[in-house]
Amino acid sequence: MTAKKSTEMSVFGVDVLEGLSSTPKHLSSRYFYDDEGSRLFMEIMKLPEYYLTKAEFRIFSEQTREIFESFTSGADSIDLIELGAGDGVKTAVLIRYFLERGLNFNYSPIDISQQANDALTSRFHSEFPSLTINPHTGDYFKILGSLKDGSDRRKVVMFLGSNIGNFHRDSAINFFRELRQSLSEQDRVFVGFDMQKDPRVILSAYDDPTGVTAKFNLNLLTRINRELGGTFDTSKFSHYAHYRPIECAARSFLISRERQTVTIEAIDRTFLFEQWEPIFMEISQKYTRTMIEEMAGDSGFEIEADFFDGVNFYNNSLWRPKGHAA
Ligand code: AVI
Repeated sequence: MTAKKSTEMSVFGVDVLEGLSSTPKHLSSRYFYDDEGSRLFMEIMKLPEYYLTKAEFRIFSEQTREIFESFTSGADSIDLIELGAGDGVKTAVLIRYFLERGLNFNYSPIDISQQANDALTSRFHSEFPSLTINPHTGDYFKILGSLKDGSDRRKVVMFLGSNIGNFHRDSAINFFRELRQSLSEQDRVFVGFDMQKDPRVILSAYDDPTGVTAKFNLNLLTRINRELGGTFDTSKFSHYAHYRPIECAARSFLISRERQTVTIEAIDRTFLFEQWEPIFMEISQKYTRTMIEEMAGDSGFEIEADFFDGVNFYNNSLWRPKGHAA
């Protein structure tokens, strides 16, 4: 392997080694988002079956004033912080309204990808010339920690897109607890949750007939080939998704179509795949209102307001630190 050996690359290698040495085998969906993976995710968001993005966009568009009022109640200026902002299409709806209302605020997107931050910043600079943007690249919590004492304005930290659904429950609680440590009592968290619904609707969002989601999953094998010197033949794996209504969880797998071995040079290992053996790729957790309330409570928050779309497919939930004097 001649490619650069960055720290990220070696962490990637270690995670792949750990995942493919486990029983059952697994890979982490956090590695889906190389350039091609990010492009495929944009395609997924446009699929008719992938209702999540459209539902969240509807909430932002139809309840903009209510969201504005809840963010600003008891605060005349805010720092709007977004974790993993993506293309910013939904956030632009809020920003436009906040500017029209003359709100004193600035916008800080935090992303692990410099490229994502650069693209978003230049887009928002031309769309909103008067907006103050403070982009930060790196680890969410290190950056939030550094922002903690930077201003006495209310921070509203947004974590949208049901990204929390890709965390297992314990990791989600740890994530919110860590977030709580970076906030003070006047701050707020605004989280996008995909709600429990007809299991068939959920399953079709993760098993689209055009196969974009399959490509999105298989792209991680291609990434391993490219960055870690792997020998995966993607035609020998197929995408399989299921939804378990009792756990409210969609899961996706890549299934080995035949008995085969795959070598990964950077970690100096060869892995055997039995015929029909699965690699667990991703969890996409769905929620009930009770689950959201419990998660908030278990991580030091309480729900201040919920913004559902018209058919209760999706909820943007606004949380405040527990015990705060309302
Ligand atoms: C980014 N994340 C919330 C998406 C989801 O719905 O779990 C990723 C995704 N996986 C398959 N389709 C979309």
